[in-house]
Amino acid sequence: MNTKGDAVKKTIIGEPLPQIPWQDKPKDCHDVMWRYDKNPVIERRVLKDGGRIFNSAVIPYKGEFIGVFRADHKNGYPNLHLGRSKDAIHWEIEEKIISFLNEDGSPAKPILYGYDPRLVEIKGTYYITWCNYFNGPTIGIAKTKDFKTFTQLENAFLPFNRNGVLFPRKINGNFVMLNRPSDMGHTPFGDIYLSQSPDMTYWGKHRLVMKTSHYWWKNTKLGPGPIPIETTEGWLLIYHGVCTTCSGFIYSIGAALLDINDPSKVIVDCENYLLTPEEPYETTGFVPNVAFPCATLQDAETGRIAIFYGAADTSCALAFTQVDELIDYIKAHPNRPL
Ligand code: BMA
Repeated sequence: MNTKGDAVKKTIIGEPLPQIPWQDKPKDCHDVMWRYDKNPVIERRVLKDGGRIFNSAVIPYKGEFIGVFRADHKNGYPNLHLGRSKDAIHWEIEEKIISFLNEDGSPAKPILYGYDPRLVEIKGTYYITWCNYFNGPTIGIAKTKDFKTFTQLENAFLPFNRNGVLFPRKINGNFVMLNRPSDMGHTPFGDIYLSQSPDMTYWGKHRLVMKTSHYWWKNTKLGPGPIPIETTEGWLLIYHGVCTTCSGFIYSIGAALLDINDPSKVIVDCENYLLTPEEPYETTGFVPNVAFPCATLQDAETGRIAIFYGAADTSCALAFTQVDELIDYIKAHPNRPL
């Protein structure tokens, strides 16, 4: 029920999250996704040894929130830090880098770098996926039940790969991960693939999900963003789309719906971006013109969705949308062939 007592459509299949951070859409906003008016929520120089915190993942945990944050250190390498928050806006981020155990319980060798983490709960176990050094970038995986002990699993893929994004439940008996094969550098290409695993170790049954298209804002590369949201209309995938300009890449936020039983099938992909760098904290920073979504929080009761995105490789920002409005918008603006 909403505040007027009307029945509310339950489009998100999941839990209520009454403590979701939220602001109503401003009256003069004509967009389907709108920004938190106090962005950025995490500024640079929060950690003593970390210049910038961005492209990070958050999740509800025991009535509050927990997150895995990317912090780029003074030695230039990014790494992963744990953070806690009561409201998902004010964060306490630990100075120390997350350390991992091997599967046999012995301490794992510290990772050289870790960036762009995603965080998901699958049946009471929390999995972190991130871009991990393995003679180049690939997808690292770790699991925890208590956010005190973290066990590092095998890397999912051979290099080079980025943006490993797990689905929040098994599909047809397998864990499923979206990913984006890449190169050693800044990757001037990139389509979204899906890979499956019975055990989080052996990955296969690879499928191509989405390719770049003629739309200028996403004609260079695409990458999966937050954990897909299960809805009655399919998996809601929020992603980043990239174009190349005379002065570099521009990262915008887009969305699509994937088939619920076979998410390698795109039901509809939105031709328009939902958010593109416009505010000073998005257009100016270490890498200008980047909006890079890595996490959402959602309330199945109201359909509210809060999107966490990295801004200009410098800070963390927050935006909002409402699931029914977003899905209607995606359906009303499908990709069209050339
Ligand atoms: C990508 C990743 C992201 C980064 C983006 C823009 O290749 O490395 O971490 O936000 O570039 O620099």
